Amino acid sequence: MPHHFRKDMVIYQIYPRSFQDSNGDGLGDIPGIISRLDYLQQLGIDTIWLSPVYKSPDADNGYDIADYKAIHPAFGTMKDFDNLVAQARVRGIGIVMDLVINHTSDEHEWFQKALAGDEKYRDYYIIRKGKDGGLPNNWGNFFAMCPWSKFGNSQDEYYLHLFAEKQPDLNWHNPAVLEEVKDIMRFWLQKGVVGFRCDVINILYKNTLADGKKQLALTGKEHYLSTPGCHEILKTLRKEVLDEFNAFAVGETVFVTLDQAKDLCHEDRAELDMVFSFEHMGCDDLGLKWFKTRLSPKKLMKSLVKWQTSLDWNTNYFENHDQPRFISRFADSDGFRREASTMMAGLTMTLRGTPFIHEGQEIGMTNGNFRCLKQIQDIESHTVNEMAKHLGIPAKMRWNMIRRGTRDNGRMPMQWSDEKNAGFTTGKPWLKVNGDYKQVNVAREQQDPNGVLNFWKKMIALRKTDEVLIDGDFVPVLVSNNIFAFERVLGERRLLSMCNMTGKAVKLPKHLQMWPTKLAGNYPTGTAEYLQPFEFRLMEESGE
Ligand code: ISL
Repeated sequence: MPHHFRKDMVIYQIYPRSFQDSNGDGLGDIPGIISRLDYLQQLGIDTIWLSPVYKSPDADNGYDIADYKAIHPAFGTMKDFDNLVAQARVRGIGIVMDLVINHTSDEHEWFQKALAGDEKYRDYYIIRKGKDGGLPNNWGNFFAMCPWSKFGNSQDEYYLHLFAEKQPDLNWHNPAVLEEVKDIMRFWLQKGVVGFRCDVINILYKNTLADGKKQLALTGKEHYLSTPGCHEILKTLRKEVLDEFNAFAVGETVFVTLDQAKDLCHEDRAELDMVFSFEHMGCDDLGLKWFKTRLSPKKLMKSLVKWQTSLDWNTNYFENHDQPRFISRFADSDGFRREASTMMAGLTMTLRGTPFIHEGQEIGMTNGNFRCLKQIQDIESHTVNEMAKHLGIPAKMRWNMIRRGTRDNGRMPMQWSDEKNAGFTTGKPWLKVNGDYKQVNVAREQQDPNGVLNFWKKMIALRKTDEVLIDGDFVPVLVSNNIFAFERVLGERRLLSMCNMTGKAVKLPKHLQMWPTKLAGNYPTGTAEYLQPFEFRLMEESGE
């Protein structure tokens, strides 16, 4: 089933270990996902992005791959996977795989062979001698640890890992690595997957290993962000693999600037179809995600406007498995969970670009009520805590940083019902279930016509069928401290999307009160003059 990028796609992210457990081991699995396909079909999405399901020692929950052509035994078998693809297809749903090719696991056969002295495989990785008794260079690491670890028993050789020690970076200067990856991609495409979400794809190719300019976030990154070598690789993968299958590719592009994004997904789609940018995710921090402040709606809106007006096509996402739940990031969303989540549904579905929904977002899941570091599983939270301790940051402050910023906030088990463990597992969940599951769960939402889930459903349906939402131009109308308003315009039709991004009612300027026809809104009643707390309204210029 060829399934190239289409403008009406709505993509749902599944983080397999947290979605649905079928065998009581406390970890979600593929049969669990299959059992929920009807739910996803009813939700109205047409594509699933599956976070990694490959064999992995799980140092970074599957983003450390030990075998690219095998399914993690805890998640099921290859037969289960094939069944998932087939069952999804019957429901008109395509599967997008997570392609993690900046690094492998240190337990991957390639790294093991390299350690055993095989020269061929040694050249798959980035191994260097230390300089002047120190490390090969001064680079930083995404998990705030040292990016160089001793290679095997060697006294003076190190391998590069921009993430955890168990995630050695691949050497993309070696053409054999490219050949391996082409082969891996074909393997999955032949199984019928429709494309890839490409993990940290803009950092693959390290231009040089020279020292970098000292900076707070990732010293050395100027040597590997969006390098010409990376563009070459992406062009080759598009031409020689993706095009052959008419497949789709979205890149996760850390630190990406607008110009870099334009180069990675220009209109001829010679590299990627679209990228995940990060700028809008910084609307509640001071430059580093660990140093959070109150979320600034204006900062968020400004960033959205900038990207919407500069790129032809964006990814519209507010949550994923690396991000805290968005509604918890609105400082004043307490008491407005329903309103804030439905407003985010309205926003996500009316911006121009491909909407991404992270599992649980459609029922308004919130951040975890974690009480101590022991309850947190994510490796990054632990390494950052160590680094902060090393810097002398007091325990209480460290905990505050971690509690708000931990990626586990977005990884808590899916809340299906008010049964034990929210219906996620009959066993002991790998990560604690959020304490609000009795109030916030799918079963309860399904009973509530005015609830969060039904609003997402409605907005997804609208997004998939209304040509103006699918392809209309984006025209900003108002960015204030509280109101975000923009038009979508196609031919003769004009739609106006309005969001109150705060928990206080706001008066609308006159020109926004005059639109006659309401297509959707998260308040059943209301006045034209005001937007209620977190109110979303979609208006049309004329009802004809
Ligand atoms: O999570 C982050 C900040 O919030 C990022 O630094 C994150 O590590 C970065 O966005 C890259 O993410 C991707 O690659 C990582 C993996 O841990 C993440 O889960 C994945 O989304 C390494 O493979």
